[in-house]
Parts: sequence; C-alpha cells; structure tokens
Amino acid sequence: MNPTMPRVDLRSDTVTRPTDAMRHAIANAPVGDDVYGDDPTVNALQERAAALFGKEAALFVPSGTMANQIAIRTHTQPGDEIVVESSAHIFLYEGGGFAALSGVSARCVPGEGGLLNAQKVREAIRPPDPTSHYPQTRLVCLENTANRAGGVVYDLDRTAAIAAVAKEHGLALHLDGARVFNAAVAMKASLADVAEPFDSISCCLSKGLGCPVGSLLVGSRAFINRAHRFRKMFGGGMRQAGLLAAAGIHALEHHIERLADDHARAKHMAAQVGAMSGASVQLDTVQTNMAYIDVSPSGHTAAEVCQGLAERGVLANAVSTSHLRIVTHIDVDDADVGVALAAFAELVG
Ligand code: TLP
Repeated sequence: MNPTMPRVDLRSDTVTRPTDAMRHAIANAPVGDDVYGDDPTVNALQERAAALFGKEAALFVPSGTMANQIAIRTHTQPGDEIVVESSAHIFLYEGGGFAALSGVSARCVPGEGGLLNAQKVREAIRPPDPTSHYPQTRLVCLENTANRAGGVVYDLDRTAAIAAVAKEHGLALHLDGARVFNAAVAMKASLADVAEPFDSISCCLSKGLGCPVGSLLVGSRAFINRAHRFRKMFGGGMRQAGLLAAAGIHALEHHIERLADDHARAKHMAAQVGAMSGASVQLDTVQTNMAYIDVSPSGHTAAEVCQGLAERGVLANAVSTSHLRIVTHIDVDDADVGVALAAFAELVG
C-alpha cells in the first residue's frame, strides 16, 4: 500500500485509535496500584459499569478473551461442560482456553443463523446421570452481538427463553458481550435490560467504544470476588491501570450512542456492495456494525479481493475462501465509506 494513500481499516472495530479527548482523559487520570485495590479510576470505572449493567460489581481486565476465560473458570469445575454455539468466539477464537484454563469440555450447538434458541439449549443439557458417565452441564454462554453470525442481535425474548431453560436446570448463564453496546443500541434497549437474565457479562471497551485496551466482567458481588482471584491467577492483575480505565470511563460517557452511526454505515455499505454483480450479502444479518460479504460471484477468492482492496488503501479480513468481513467503527467516516465503496466497485462491481 502506498503510504500516501488513504487507509480505511475495516478489519475490525479493535483497530481504533484513542480520540484527543480520550487521550486527555488518560493523561489526567489519578492512579494507584490496582492489585491493592488502590486505583481510584479503576474503581470508578468498575462502579460505573456495574451500575450501567444493573449488577452489583465489575472487574477491569485486559481483554475480552480474559474476561470470558475468568467467567468460565469462576462458574465451573474441571470436568464440567459448557454449552456454546458452534461458531462462538469462546469456542473458535480463544485458543481452547476453556479446556486449558478451566478443564471443561464444550458442547457446541449449531444455532439457527448462528443464534441459539431455548429448544436447542434444552436438548444440549446432559440428562440426570446416576451412573456418572456424562460430564455435568454447568454453564450456557451466549454471544451478543453474535460475531460470526454477522453481528446479529439476540433479542430480549430469545434471551429470556434461554435463561428460563438455564434456570430450570440450575445452570449459570454467561454473556460474551464483547459487542453488547452495539446490541443494546440496535435494540434501543438499556444495558441493564440486556444484562438482566445473565449471571455474568463480559464487555469490551476496546472494540466499538474506541478504547486502546480493556474489558470488564460484570456480575454479583460474590461472583466478582471469586473472579478477582482468577484474574490474578491468569496474570491479569494490572498496577496503575487507571490510565486505561480513564479511557473506559470516557468511552462509556461519550461513545455508546454514536454506535448507531456505525450501524447505519455498515448497512449502507452492505446494501451497496451486495448490489454489485460480483458480490452478495445476506442483508438481514447486517444488524449492527459488520457485514460478511460473499465475493464468490466475482470469480475471485476473498483473500484475492482483500489484496485488491489493500492495494486501494482499504483493509478487510478474509474469513473463508468465499467471504470477507468489513467492520465499521469510530475511525470510519462517510468519506472512508466512499473510498471503500469505490474500491469494491473496481474489484467486484
Ligand atoms: N474478536 C475479534 C477477533 O478475535 C475475531 C474481532 O476482530 O472480531 N468475544 C467476541 C465476540 C469477539 O469478537 C472478540 C474479539 C472477543 C470476545 C475477544 O476480545 P479480545 O480481542 O479483547 O480478547
């Protein structure tokens, strides 16, 4: 890529750079040693997040992966089983951490369009087993928005029905809410309403909210107290982390509502590219800030199209031979959308 060329980075919403206002908040944050619980800015972030999600407590951690892994470790014992959708980040993209760090197996359930439903969850739960053959189902994990399903939203009714099944069987329910802010904005629901059926929620500050680093795990006080121990065990105890937490507080105050703009841009791009002769997009899956584009009608692989896009200053990720993913975020404006659409038109138009 020519260094003077515009660079429109649609690989993920993880690629954002902090705004000037966020950098100012970082620079001015009071800090302490958070392993001693002494960092006032981390404490303020955790309190704010707990209140936003309507739960008792929250824990600041370095990444979404660590938040999910701590949650699994906190809810389960080695030998237990967790229920996940087959394309869940926890199963596909966390290095098998559930097995290595918690010693649990995963019961992978293919969803309808990538989403679990109450019936599928019910069928995946191990029956009572007096002969002790089966692993014990202990935890159900949902992902909202569901990344590999297209950034699709679990609506409140679907979640409530799954939560009822989990409760009936005495199972814990965890939300991988890496993009739960996108889900809430898309549904015009409060974060507390989205979080209500869950025992624990992980959420990422470093995706659509534009922070450089950081995720949170949210739940009851007892759950977070136990999770605190596993954060240390997994190496996630940070010291003057208030510098990072300050970015999180700024993002919770200023960057949630604007996600609607990212969603509108993703829908616009999906519709435009989907109408090109060399591409197709399942538009009903474009509900938030991403779109999966099938470029096989162009006769090119997704990797070839991504290469062509990169030569035109536009970055996207090939996720299979046929499909690439584009993600909108705070560093993508209308002019960038125009640059990207022009590049797609040259390659698959
Ligand atoms: N997702 C990344 C990649 O790892 C695929 C991306 O670009 O979408 N849960 C979900 C649903 C995620 O999409 C991700 C990151 C995570 C958890 C992990 O977050 P981090 O990267 O902070 O560990």
